[in-house]
Parts: sequence; C-alpha cells; structure tokens
Amino acid sequence: VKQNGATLWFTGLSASGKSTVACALERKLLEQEIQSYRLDGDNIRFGLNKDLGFSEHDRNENIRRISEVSKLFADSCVISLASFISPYKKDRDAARKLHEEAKLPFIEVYVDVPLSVAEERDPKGLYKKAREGLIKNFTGIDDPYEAPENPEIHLNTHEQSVEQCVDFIIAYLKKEKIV
Ligand code: GGZ
Repeated sequence: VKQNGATLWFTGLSASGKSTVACALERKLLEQEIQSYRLDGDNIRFGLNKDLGFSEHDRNENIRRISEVSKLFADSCVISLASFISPYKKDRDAARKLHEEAKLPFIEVYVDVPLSVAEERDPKGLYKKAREGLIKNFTGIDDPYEAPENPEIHLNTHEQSVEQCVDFIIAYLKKEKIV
C-alpha cells in the first residue's frame, strides 16, 4: 500500500456543507488514486448507530463509536472522512486522543457557516420544523454547538466555493505529507 491513513473530522451545523465538501474531496482524492471512505449519518445512523437519537448522551455515544470506526479505517491506510455535527468539544477531543494514542493523524475540519445561512439553506426543512417546535433539541436552535477553538482547518462555506474548500484541504494534506 502506497498511502498512509488519517482521519479528517468534519464538524459543523446541519446544512453547513460537511457532507458536500467531504464528497467532493473523496472524488478529488480518487482521481489521484488515493483511497478514502466517507462516514456520515446516512451510513452510520441507519446501521451501527440506529439505536441512538439526539439527546446529549446519545450524541456522545454516536461520536464515541464513530471515532473508533474512523480510527480503524485510518489504521488500514485509508483516509477516513467523518462528517457529523459532533457538537461537543469533549467528544471531538476524545476522538483526537484516540487517534494520537494510535499515532494516526487526526485533522479537525471546522465547516463554519453562520446559523442564518444554514437556516436559509435548510435542504431538508429541518430548521423550519425545529422553529415550529416539531423537532426538539435541534442543534443551533434549542441544542448547543460548541465551535472548535483550534481546528487544523477552518472552512467558511458561506464565502468559499466547494472547490476552494477541497483545494485548501488537499494543500494541507500535502503540506503535512499525508498524501
Ligand atoms: C441535529 C438532527 C436532529 C437534531 C435529526 N439535531 O442535515 P442533516 O439532518 O442531514 O444532518 C443532521 C443529522 C445530524 O446527525 P449527526 O450524527 O451528525 O449528529 S451528532 O453529531 O450531533 O450526533 C440532521 C439530522 O441528523 N437531525 N434530528 N435534533 N440534527
């Protein structure tokens, strides 16, 4: 195997663009024959974590399990792209620690966007439902999001295009000799 593994941990509000950027990045890496694997709500919350909801306890457990899975992918020399809101700093820090102990790179990617912009995008109508009280404990509305203080990569999808975000990440991975 010619590549090294790593975890890129995308964190941000719902509709911040985490999955969109991760998806475009996956494509760009593939063009360079670098293997990556995306972990997101669609393949985790409907399978491994289908027993979990959105209480603080369940979000903690969601992120704990995903951290372990992501570490395994990284350990198998794959670039793992984990896209979860992961609102709690202590959960993200625990994921980081797990990787550091295994000497695997952990790159926190803060997908930053003003709440107003995420709420305007509202691709699934979830913010609207949360405002109407039809969904409780929705991140940014009536549930917390603790922004990263020192992420390796800070994106602002309000001001940067998807392509710019991807190029920025690739440049970082090259600088760090991960790809
Ligand atoms: C936040 C929720 C909620 C609540 C359902 N709060 O935009 P989406 O739809 O596709 O992404 C959101 C996803 C969040 O799951 P995560 O596993 O990333 O969350 S966490 O890291 O906090 O465990 C959203 C949908 O699930 N969703 N209810 N109450 N997002």
